[in-house]
Amino acid sequence: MASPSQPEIAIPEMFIRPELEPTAIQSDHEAAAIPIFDLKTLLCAGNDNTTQLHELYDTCKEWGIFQVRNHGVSPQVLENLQVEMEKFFNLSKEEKSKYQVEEGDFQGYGNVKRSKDEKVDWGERFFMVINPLERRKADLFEKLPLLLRETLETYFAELRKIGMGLLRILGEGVGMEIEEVDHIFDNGMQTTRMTYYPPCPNPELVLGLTPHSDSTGITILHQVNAIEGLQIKKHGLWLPVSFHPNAFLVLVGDIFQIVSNGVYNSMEHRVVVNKEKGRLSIAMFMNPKYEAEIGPAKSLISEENPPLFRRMVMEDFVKDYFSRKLNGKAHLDNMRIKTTSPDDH
Ligand SMILES: O=C(O)CCC(=O)C(=O)O
Repeated sequence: MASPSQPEIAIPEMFIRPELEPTAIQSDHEAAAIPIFDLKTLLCAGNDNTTQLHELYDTCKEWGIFQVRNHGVSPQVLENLQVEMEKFFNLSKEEKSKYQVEEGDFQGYGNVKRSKDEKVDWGERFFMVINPLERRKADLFEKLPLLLRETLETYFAELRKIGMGLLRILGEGVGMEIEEVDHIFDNGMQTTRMTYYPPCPNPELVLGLTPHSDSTGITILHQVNAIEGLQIKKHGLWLPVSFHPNAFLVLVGDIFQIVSNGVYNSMEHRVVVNKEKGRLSIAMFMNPKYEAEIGPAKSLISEENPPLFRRMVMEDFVKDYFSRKLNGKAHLDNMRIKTTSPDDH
């Protein structure tokens, strides 16, 4: 397979997207200024943080994406992460092929094509299940360079705490009890994707990441070398996301849209690449336990608030997700309960 790390050759057909929706031009629309919150304030019980929490809930309803600063992950850990990720993606092709995703699997290095006609993204990726431990592909994780592995473990431990804290306050925001949130998400399925988006001689022809909403509870995204490229779709327009260099981006995923019975919104996003600079990111995906049932939280459902989404065990939801090609919010739409009006009969 041609690799995006050889941009001097003409761009292979498999990367070219003839119907690429353009980025909204700045004179029409500003880059999306994503609301930013102080995480310590948000998570500090007993603090008078009611105003910030309400702003957060409104942001999740309207945008489904926000930033958190003062997140407590040390600059040293983030610096080590950048160094180790750069080393990893700079390994030779042969070295990286040791981690290549195997036929029929989705974990490892490389792009997974879910259908014949699917275009290939302009990015090198490494995807892996990290929790629960017994679901980790031990032979894959243990093959990673030691320093990268150690750095990732430290980073994941920090993000797990942040993620659970956020899931709890987001649950409370729609009226769930903490126990109900924990029952779904505590020790849940967590996955990660590290991505390197190489520079591209014709960035307007390709995409670093196909448009989609995340099929997660929440996603915590760190834009490791502070290069922009993420875009969100708002009111039908693709807007570049400008971000605070010391903040993480948090995206509400389809699963939280389902659990909240449609109160929160999962944000469709994509990544564009540029001519000069390579971009590094790491996403941590926080999900329910494999055996949990996904569906609108039972405590939220009533005659006045009937369920808008079907129920499905997480394990089946994951299989279903990986059997479909990425396509905007199609996976979420597939979970919607179709209502029939009397006129249909
Ligand atoms: O690289 C990014 O900015 C976005 C990554 C992402 O959304 C993903 O890996 O699903």
